[in-house]
Amino acid sequence: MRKLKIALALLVVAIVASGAFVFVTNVVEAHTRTVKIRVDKNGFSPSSIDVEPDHKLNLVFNRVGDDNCGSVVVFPKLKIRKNLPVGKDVIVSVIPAASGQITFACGMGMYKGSIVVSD
Ligand SMILES: [Cu+2]
Repeated sequence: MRKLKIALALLVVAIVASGAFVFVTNVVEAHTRTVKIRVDKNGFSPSSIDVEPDHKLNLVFNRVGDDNCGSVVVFPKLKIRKNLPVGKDVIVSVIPAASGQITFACGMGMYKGSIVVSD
């Protein structure tokens, strides 16, 4: 019995040491995309982001100056509205379930962007 316990303990150590758990983390990260979006007087760049259904997408908005009208980003379909303070990263995370487009815009609808969801 004692030998079995030692064997089990060694097995656990071996699994941890071999990095088998890293695999799990990699799978999660492989299904997450993070895209930085610059907001300036030309609007959003990039303004179109491709993603597969059921994949998490982190959009990191950064408004570079206040000489533009991007003080707010709005996702009408998702009922998300976030202020974009100059120079601060503002993250909007979405996990689109179905193919299609999720649009976003500045508060007045002058700057436009879209998440394009397809397999
Ligand atoms: Cu605007």
